[in-house]
Amino acid sequence: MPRLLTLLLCLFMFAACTEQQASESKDQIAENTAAKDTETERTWWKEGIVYQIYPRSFKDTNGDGVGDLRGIIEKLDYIKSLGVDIVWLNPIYASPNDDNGYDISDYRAIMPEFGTMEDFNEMLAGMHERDIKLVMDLVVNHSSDEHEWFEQSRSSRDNPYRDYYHWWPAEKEKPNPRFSFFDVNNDAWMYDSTTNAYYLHYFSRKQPDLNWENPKVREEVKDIMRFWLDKGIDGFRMDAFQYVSKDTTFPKLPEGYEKDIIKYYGMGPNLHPYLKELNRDVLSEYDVMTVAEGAGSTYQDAIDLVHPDSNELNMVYHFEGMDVGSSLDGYKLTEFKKVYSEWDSVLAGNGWNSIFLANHDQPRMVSKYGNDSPEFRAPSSKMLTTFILSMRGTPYYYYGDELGMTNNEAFQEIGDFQDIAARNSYEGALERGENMDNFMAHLRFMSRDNGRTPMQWNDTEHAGFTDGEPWLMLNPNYEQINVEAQEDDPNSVLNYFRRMAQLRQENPVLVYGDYELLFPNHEQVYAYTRSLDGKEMLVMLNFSEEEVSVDLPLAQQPGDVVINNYENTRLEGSNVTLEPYQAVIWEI
Ligand code: TEU
Ligand code: CA
Repeated sequence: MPRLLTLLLCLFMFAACTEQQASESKDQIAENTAAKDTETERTWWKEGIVYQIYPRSFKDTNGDGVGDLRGIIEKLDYIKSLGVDIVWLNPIYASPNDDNGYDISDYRAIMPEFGTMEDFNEMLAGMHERDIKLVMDLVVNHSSDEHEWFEQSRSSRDNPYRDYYHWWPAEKEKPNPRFSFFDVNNDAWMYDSTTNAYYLHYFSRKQPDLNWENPKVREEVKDIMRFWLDKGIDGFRMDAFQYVSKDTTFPKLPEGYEKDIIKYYGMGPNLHPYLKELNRDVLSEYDVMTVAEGAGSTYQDAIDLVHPDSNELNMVYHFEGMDVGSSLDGYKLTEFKKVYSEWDSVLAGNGWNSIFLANHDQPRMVSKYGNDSPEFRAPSSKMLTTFILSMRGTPYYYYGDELGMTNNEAFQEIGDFQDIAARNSYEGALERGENMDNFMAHLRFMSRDNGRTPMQWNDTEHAGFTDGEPWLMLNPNYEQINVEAQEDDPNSVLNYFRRMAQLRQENPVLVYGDYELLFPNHEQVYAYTRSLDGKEMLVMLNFSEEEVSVDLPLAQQPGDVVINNYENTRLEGSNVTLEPYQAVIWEI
């Protein structure tokens, strides 16, 4: 079936097929991997729905304007009420917060702003009592420059921790350039006068890259993993893991390599051996899930990372869907469908996928992929929710999206943004003399801060998030969009999410069923079937603000409607008319 799909896609989208992923045809992949196909094993991490919480912004209980663990504890019943099974919590470890906790200074301590280890234990127990699992971020491509290891490492060239990081002695000729994501000048080599040497930082200057070629570093990582797994957590999200293995001779890279960063930075020479080592020595001893942040740069990379026989990670989390929506000019639905359909066919029988439309590095899902105008915000949020929860792959749903939270229109000037990525790229653009109006337009749309504004609990001051001054500007639309306003309304975005989550939980066909795309070249309608053990469902999603009609190419008439974000469906013979942003799932 995947090959048939491929053929169909190529017939309808010739142009798109010519720009296939580098060096490999999909047909080839399908053939190669058919042999490796193993029985699709059913497990909790395929069936579970993940709810991602950005702890800084969820709920503040002590009035300092920063969300905390006690806030999460307070809201556990709310989380449970959503019908989700797994919480992914962004980093809560000790950190000077150069990059909001992704710069860790102590991997075994809780950031004091977030609470104490007792709070953590209570939170974890509270989740487990409610049958909710906890997945934590593992951020070990880099540490904070305030981590004890780095303080030692930078202190002298012969310090025992020197080789925990990548150093380049300044008396040698300058190291070949390396691109830094967050540095103002995008220069990943930072000069440090203490030892007259440069250290490497793919992210900010305060996030030096750890040297994984040093076996001691890998032992440290394993110890950290065991520390948290022994506390009972249920898995890790592997932050920036693709970058950990590096060619430490730091050869010259071709001009413009930074535009294809995963190809040059990702999947380094020892990445697979290192992942197998973590799996063999630690992960295989626990019943936990691991999610890759990324999926390599080719389909084969992705398969190698998560194929059950690889013994590396459980699921990929590819960014191609994110990239499709990243232009201010909008996106083509055909492109979007092509991405999700190809990934489905590549991974079918070969590994497991994640399905998401937002996270803490992205704008709000409804602003990016739906329509956040007052008229269409609710239906388009529900439609996107239907998509996320009806695809094959573990759904990752970002806090606040269950309300239809939007990008923050209050963000205007650069001073309104908190994110280091926003601030430093602004400074860099200014220095390079870029058009700052364009820069700001792009930032207002794409800034990571859009997805980090405080959770909107009610319509009181600061949305019930805090009694103090929130660390990041609230979205002023909290007066209309908040949990309290939606809780008792059966038609709210929130209650639609709950219904859709329940539908997925009750129907293994939505988890494991084969996926088949209909109308691959339709620009407004995304329709597909899911089928398993004789049970079949038809998902129809209108991604546009217009009414659209299509003729269904199915042998039989759709049966019962199992979910619908409008009151009615319009079906005449094989002809279906969808309202703007309508989402319907039928049994067939
Ligand atoms: O992101 C890794 C990463 O590659 C980012 O550069 C990502 O592409 C970018 O944020 C998109 O805007 C992870 C975390 O998700 C991110 O929050 C951290 O800032 C980063 O690692 C460093 O730890
Ligand atoms: Ca607080």
